Amino acid sequence: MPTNVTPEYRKAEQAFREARDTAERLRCLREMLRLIPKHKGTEHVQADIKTRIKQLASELSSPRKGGARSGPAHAVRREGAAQVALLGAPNAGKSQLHSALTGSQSTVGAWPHTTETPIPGMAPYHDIRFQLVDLPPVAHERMQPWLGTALQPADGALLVVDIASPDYAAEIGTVLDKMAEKRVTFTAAWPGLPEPRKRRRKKRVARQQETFEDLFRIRLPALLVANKADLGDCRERLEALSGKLGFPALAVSAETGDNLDAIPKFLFKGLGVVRAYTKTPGKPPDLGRPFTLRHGATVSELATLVHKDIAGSLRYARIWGEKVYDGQQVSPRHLIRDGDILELHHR
Ligand SMILES: Nc1nc2c(ncn2[C@@H]2O[C@H](COP(=O)(O)OP(=O)(O)O)[C@@H](O)[C@H]2O)c(=O)[nH]1
Ligand SMILES: [Mg+2]
Repeated sequence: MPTNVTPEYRKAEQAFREARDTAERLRCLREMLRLIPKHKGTEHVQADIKTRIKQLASELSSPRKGGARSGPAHAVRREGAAQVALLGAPNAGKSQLHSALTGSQSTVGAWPHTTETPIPGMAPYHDIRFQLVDLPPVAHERMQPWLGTALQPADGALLVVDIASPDYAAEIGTVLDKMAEKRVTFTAAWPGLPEPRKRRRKKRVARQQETFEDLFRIRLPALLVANKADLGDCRERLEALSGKLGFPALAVSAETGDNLDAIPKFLFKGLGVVRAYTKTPGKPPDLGRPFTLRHGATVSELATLVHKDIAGSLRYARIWGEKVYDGQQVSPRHLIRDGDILELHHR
């Protein structure tokens, strides 16, 4: 699109893409509408933004049934260190996997379409938890129309495939195609991992061509989970599939539990999770419940999680951890490393 937008607009758009909850997304959209150049070339984008604003505003004002909801209908409110969606063909074993990883009671069935609504559950990893959302299947003949919007709060996806099925390649192909129709695409580039080499160049070009149409796209880092590895040697199949699609891959069995530990372990690294513990002056640190952030997060961002009043008046922090001396004073811009203990000092 040949629209010359300002850097301010680009910034607002970037903030929208990164926004984590509905109120924040709404604020960003209003900012975008304010900043977008008003001329013919942007008319339909303006209309798009207005529609989104209406949607989000009505979501926020509608009475809350059964607790807080933040996000579109069918979107599960994010909890824990990250939200990860389970996607796959009918019968891939998503529900059994979900149940094995989170202890949920998600219905497992030998017949397809047993799962009809998003089912959240928490998968523990050391002292944190990932939220896994079990979802209805993706198939040619049938797919829930809301599956696209259900992915809005997700930080990543597990593409679950029954690697023992003779149709495994076609099944995962259908999942990718159907989701693309919903403007959901997947990437091998997990934020915490080095960027996949081959695709780097292509991506840069793609980024330049990014248009307004892409604004409401969802792009999720994906891990290929080859389930039912207990049914036979699947290494060759998996290598071929992972090579073709480009996603990182793990072979597991939800039935025997084999290699299931590797999934939360991958998510921790892949999402670049960083744990921070807090303490108050003169007291031992609270090692029970870390705050979770991402690689590149600063002391100031931690303060926002602790309390927004503290964030506004933060002066400095004292830090205990690797590569710092005990109790070292650091500025709000200091980058947090996994395992750091911080004492926040504010006015
Ligand atoms: N052998 C084997 N069977 C599995 C495994 N995981 C799931 N199943 C079976 O596959 C069928 C479909 O499982 P389900 O979790 O309902 O699949 P979903 O439709 O993807 O949610 C059920 O009969 C499960 O018992 C596995 O790792 N190994
Ligand atoms: Mg299911």
